[in-house]
Amino acid sequence: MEHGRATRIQGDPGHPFTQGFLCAKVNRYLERTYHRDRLTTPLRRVGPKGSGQFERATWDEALDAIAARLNAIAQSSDGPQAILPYSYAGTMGLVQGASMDRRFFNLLGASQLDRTICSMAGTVGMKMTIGANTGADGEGLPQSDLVLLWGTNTLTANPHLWPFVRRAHENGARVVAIDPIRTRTADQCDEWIGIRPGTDAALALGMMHVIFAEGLEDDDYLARYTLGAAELRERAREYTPARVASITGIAEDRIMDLARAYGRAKAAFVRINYGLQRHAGGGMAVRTIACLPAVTGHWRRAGGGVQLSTSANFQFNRKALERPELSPPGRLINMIRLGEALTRSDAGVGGPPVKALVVYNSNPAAVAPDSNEVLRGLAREDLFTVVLEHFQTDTADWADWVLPATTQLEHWDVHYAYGHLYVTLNRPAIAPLGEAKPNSEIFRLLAARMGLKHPALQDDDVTIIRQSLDSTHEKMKGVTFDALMANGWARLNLPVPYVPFAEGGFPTPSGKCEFVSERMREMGLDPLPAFTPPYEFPENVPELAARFPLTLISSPRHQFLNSTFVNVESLRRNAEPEVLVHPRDAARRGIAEGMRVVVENDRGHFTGVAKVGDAVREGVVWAPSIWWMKLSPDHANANATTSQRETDMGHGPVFYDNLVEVSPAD
Ligand SMILES: Nc1nc2c(c(=O)[nH]1)N[C@H]1C(S)=C(S)[C@@H](COP(=O)(O)OP(=O)(O)OC[C@H]3O[C@@H](n4cnc5c(=O)[nH]c(N)nc54)[C@H](O)[C@@H]3O)O[C@H]1N2
Ligand SMILES: Nc1nc2c(c(=O)[nH]1)N[C@H]1C(S)=C(S)[C@@H](COP(=O)(O)OP(=O)(O)OC[C@H]3O[C@@H](n4cnc5c(=O)[nH]c(N)nc54)[C@H](O)[C@@H]3O)O[C@H]1N2
Ligand SMILES: [Mo]
Repeated sequence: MEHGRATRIQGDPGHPFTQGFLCAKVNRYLERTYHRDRLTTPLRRVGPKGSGQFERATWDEALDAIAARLNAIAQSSDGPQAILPYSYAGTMGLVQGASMDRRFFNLLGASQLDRTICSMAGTVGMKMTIGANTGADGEGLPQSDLVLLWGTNTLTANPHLWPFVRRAHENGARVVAIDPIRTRTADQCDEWIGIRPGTDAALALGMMHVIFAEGLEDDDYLARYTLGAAELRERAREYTPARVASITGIAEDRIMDLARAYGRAKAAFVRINYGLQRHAGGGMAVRTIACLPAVTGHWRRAGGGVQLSTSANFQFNRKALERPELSPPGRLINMIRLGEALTRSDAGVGGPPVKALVVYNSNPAAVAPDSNEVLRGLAREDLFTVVLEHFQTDTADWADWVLPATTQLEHWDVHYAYGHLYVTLNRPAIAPLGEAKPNSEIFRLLAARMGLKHPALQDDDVTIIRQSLDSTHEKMKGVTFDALMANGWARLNLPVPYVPFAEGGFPTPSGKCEFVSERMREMGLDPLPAFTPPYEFPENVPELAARFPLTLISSPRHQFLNSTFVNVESLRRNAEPEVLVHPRDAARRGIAEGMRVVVENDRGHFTGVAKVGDAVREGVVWAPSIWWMKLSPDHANANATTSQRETDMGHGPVFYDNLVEVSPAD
């Protein structure tokens, strides 16, 4: 700090997991915080909707106008269910993203948002199988003898795991990437398996086929700690290497080799991530892979097992934070169907139309699927839109009011994690820039203006942090406010490494790893692991595939965090949106490196610059994301082509289950 200004940002070298280094984006957090375009005052729309014309206003004017309009809607015949909050990952802190905001909307009686956009398919898949979205501890990785980086671009999306992968490698572990794209992560592995998108469950079942056929399973673990081993064995019998090869596009001998390596390993670490569940069968894919370590008994040992997330280990007092009991019964609107919710007279789910949208911690115009429908909704003259933001994003351009929010340098918060087991405290380092306010404060002020008088709407941020830690759960023992103030972080009350299922103890209804799931049968799903094809699986939709033969993956660009950081010059580096095309696919279309191309399907189109290379499997194209539309050539990004369909479990998005055609732009 110098004269109240932050001058340097760094990681904590004493942190056992992050070890003092920052990812490419957060390294630039100061540049972003002090960016000349930071919003520093409330803004009132003056031009037509979407024109991006605003004038400065005072907080009093803004709060009065918003309170009056929200109250008018709540008291109209539509009622408060016509108000929809929209938030997700801008900050995942509990204070600024899952407490005062929730209390405010609960007490108001607004529609509830089903926050599915990232992880729900896999989360439910894990729940059905091992009981919760918990898994192997990354700190055990150095002890593993085989590492599968399966549907994870670790170096980009989870770089803090990498030193642990390296140590496993130094200790002799083979490291394999399973991904349709040879990402920078796959490039660093011993091997890249370029699987066809959306076919991972078939590969996992093929591995089980070989493991059972060759007697590589752990019969003792199966007998003691699993449910339905005989049925799984029968099911796996159907997935012969030949059949799996034709589904996954992986040669038979490679499937056999992978299966044998897995079956012979003592403690294979399977890092799956959310990329592989962004397909129709995403829940089933995660569930099927999650069965593997129970088949081979790898859960017994440190370094063995599967990890999708560690988040369900964090037992914060969510009820105290969110106060769900303050909400009258109401409707639930799935955030990935925002386009539909804003353009149907019953919001797509019954009840009143959405008349007010309050957006914070999210940029739905850019990140939600099927953006053309989202934009038609945001353009509605009768929709009242309020956006709490750091910057004038694609979404903020459609607002009636934009309110300046603080960054992590400027406010309090407390964070869980999804790749490790440490709680982090976020203390303000600098005063808010300009007139920016924390989300929590904005909702407190708005509640007061609207006459919502509940004491829960008056708690300050430090009180909220204390409430979050007020948990009787064993794993939270020792994670106190004082400990966090002293050290900045605190490990959950778990051994290092944490080996959760060495002796079973799965938090499922049966207490076992459930190969057969009665809950899934009740949901109308196949109770056993199975391959569920993508909606847009070329051989199942020949007519569509004739017009749109390529599968588009729009996973994160290394330098962006979803749509955050796209406006930071040192990270965008004058780059343009890129589309990676396999040389044979490019040749067929007359596409050459550097050529401008259009990516399209029936839902929409966007433009990019072609990169031609074999770092993507034939039939797949990669458009690193998520670009701001207004910083893209034709003001559109990959979500112009994605659909609002839902995954098999958890109502999640299918961003990468998306057929397109790519052609040279005229
Ligand atoms: N730099 C950076 N880091 C991030 C983010 C970011 O935007 N930028 N976002 C954060 C967030 S919110 C999330 S959810 C995570 C996302 O990070 P991940 O959970 O790792 O998910 P993705 O990056 O979407 O996809 C990971 C890999 O899966 C591959 N993939 C796609 N479909 C399939 C498939 O069917 N099978 C297999 N085997 N692989 C497939 C993709 O090609 C990609 O390389 O990262 C977090 N970290
Ligand atoms: N095509 C495609 N679409 C995707 C994905 C993909 O891989 N491909 N990934 C999906 C995934 S995994 C996710 S998680 C979502 C993420 O989508 P979002 O949840 O929208 O996340 P971001 O794009 O990072 O946008 C967050 C916004 O919140 C703002 N923000 C940050 N901190 C604060 C704060 O404290 N207060 C306020 N008021 N605002 C703040 C930032 O300035 C930013 O504009 O996108 C999804 N969309
Ligand atoms: Mo995400």
